Amino acid sequence: MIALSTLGLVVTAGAFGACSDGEQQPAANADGMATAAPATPKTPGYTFDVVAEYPHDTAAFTQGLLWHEGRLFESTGQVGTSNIREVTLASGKVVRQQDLEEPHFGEGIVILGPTLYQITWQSGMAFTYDWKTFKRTGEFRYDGEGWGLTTDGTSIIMSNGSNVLIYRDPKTFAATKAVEVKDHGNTVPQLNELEWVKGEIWANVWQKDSIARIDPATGEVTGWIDLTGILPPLDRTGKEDVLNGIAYDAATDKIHVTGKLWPKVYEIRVKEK
Ligand SMILES: [Ca+2]
Repeated sequence: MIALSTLGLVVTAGAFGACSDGEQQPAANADGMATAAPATPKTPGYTFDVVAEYPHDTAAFTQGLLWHEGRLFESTGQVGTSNIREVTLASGKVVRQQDLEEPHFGEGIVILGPTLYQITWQSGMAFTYDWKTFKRTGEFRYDGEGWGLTTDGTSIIMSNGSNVLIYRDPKTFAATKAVEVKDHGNTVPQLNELEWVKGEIWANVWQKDSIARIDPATGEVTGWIDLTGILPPLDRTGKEDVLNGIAYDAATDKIHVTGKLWPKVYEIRVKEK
């Protein structure tokens, strides 16, 4: 955890730290012979089993996915096709939907209390809805880009394409703290869709089939879940169809993942590599 006011300095320091890694020289032993550099501590790796798969709307440019009270919610992006929707897992059918007007490009969603929050990519605006009716209830402004959302049950937690997660007051959307995400000193940029999973923040990284498991207290990556191969190559349509949805249902202890324009939602079981 770092104070928001020091964010610029800390991010700068992180960038220099990353550079210095490349300057390390192999150590020499007593005979002056070069020896291998000390092993870098390795972040634990995880892989997955697909437990089940379900249809997913291939027109859905997925930006957020979550379970709430036994119902599956999804948000989609692109100007003109952005919306929030409740989806039936088994059929992939949209139960109800609320469109987001142009020129906004919808991004992540989260539900906290009676409110569903939806952020936008570059409008600097968050919209709120009654999650039960999808009726618009308000809006907030914020600085910078909006990518993903989740919650620890108290604060809203937001990604913005950097390696910094911003905590926000659900009543005002004001930033209350920032957590810089690092893996053994290396910054982890382009954190995207988020999910709070049993005290950890899970974040998929844009354009990668991998999910970082993040300790919210320190920002340290405690594990990497490698989802390489989850979407078969034949189902790939281009570079836009990236992993971008993680939903954890605490009631059933199930994890579902999907991606932009993917034909499937997958229930996965995470296991050690
Ligand atoms: Ca999520």
